[in-house]
Amino acid sequence: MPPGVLVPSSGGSGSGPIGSGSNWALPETPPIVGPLDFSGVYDFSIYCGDTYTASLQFQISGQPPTLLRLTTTVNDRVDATANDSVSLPQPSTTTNVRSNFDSVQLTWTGYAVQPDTCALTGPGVELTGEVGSTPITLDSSEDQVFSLECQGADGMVHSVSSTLHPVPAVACDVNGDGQIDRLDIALILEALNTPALPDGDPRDADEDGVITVIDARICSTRCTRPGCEQ
Ligand SMILES: [Ca+2]
Ligand SMILES: [Ca+2]
Repeated sequence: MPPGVLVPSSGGSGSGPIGSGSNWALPETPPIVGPLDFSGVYDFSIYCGDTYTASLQFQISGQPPTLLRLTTTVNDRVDATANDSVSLPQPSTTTNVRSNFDSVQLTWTGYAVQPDTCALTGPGVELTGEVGSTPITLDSSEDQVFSLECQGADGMVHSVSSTLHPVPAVACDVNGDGQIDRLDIALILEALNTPALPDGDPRDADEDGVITVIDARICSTRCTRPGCEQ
């Protein structure tokens, strides 16, 4: 059995594979498996290299719980996830984004919800569907709240929300992690001789409108870690 693949046990009542995981490196969060749409007994296997193996078995019975998930991705990196379910209430998250530089994507999923009841709303956004994804462009320095609301299979209205909190970009901190290090320098070098984005591109340290090797030199003198290590 490949690692992280969730299948019904031989004697269970599940009907075929219901999800799959993949290899992941600790301490990263393991992949999410599911949703568990079928009642039955399931086996899950995990191994670390060829040395350690483990398995667990669990039973799903009755109606799967309603679960809403609204994920904020900033520059292709998951920055915040808001969940709503019976067992894991997490109604709202807040994400700092640099309004003129970060690329923001909202992705949502509703499990065990009633058809045609899900809506994602927010400034300039009105979308429907149980699953979806949309890019968000910030056109204001004010906080912007996006909410996902669905009628659950349990008959209750569920909702989650995420707040995008615009923050100014810091010159040279290109990836926005609060540090200036070799990762930022590498991102500047990747963009050499391209125009800077308007209003505070952190790669354009000398603010001349073009990303050049001079910006890389300036930023390398501003490294916040010894030797500019990451
Ligand atoms: Ca950085
Ligand atoms: Ca420049």
